[in-house]
Amino acid sequence: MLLDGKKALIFGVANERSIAYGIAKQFKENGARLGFSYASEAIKKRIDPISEELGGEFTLQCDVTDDASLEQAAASVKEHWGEFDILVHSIAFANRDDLQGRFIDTSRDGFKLAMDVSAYSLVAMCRTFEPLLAADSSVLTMTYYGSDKVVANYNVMGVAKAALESSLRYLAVDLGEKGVRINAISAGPIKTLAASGISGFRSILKTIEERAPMKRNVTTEDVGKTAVYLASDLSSGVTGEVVFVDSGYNILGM
Ligand code: NAD
Ligand code: 0WE
Repeated sequence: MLLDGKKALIFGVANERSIAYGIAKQFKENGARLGFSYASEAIKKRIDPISEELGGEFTLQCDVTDDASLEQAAASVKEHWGEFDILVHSIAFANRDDLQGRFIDTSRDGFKLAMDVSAYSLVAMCRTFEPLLAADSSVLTMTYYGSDKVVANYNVMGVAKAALESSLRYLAVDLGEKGVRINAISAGPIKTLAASGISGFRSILKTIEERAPMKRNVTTEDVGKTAVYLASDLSSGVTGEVVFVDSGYNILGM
């Protein structure tokens, strides 16, 4: 199997609809060992059964905006596993108010929050876990089309994803010295918790069905399968890259 015995630490499972869940499930099916990190105690009761279902070896709580919390997570992972092979960052957050209306109205605090949770957290995670990343390991993060093109209401998250994608390229150079690769998957829209309550999300899904080359939306399984490729030796020469899993929507012009 592609990920036989590889240890994968996964951040960002909130429930079974999470993209990180789809990734974890495909990792498991390809022979990986799993550990899960969740944001808050409120999510723990949903994570524990999911970890059990997928044969996870531990769950740990970590707020990625808190350096001390990241340090504690690294110490805990070191105890369980020592070095590991795959790190998944599937985390984003902005104030709901900042995902509607005019981008120009984004407050300084709202901008900072979105950047901290959704972009800087990848830098902090890579730095904190670097000593534990095995020589040929793979780091993955999740991005979206709105980083590069204006998508109505995506607003400050688009700016944060642009920062995330640029960070990824700089991180690829720093981590590359050690043979560690880092890539992003740019997923098409999927109805997860982070998509719930977004006004107009249904019409975004409908637009993809009508216009994308494949005339369908993507699933967390589609994303998970590309994640297996990026986490495995099949992608041994690929780093700093953004791979679209979006039914081809991004290639369209008029
Ligand atoms: P989700 O709500 O299931 O996952 C988001 C996760 O971020 C949750 O598990 C949440 O607990 C975690 N999180 C938020 N703040 C955190 C913090 N301070 N510390 C630790 N964890 C924190 O939604 P999802 O759609 O699976 O989102 C996962 C990733 O995929 C995000 O980066 C998102 O931007 C990206 N993405 C989503 C879509 C989509 O349409 N759903 C498309 C492209 C990219
Ligand atoms: O990255 C995302 C979602 C990110 C997100 C979603 C929420 C909703 C709940 C970040 N923070 C929050 N905060 C909340 O309070 N996506 C790619 C999904 C998404 O979100 C959109 C989209 C798409 C697509 C928001 C507006 C327009 C399109």
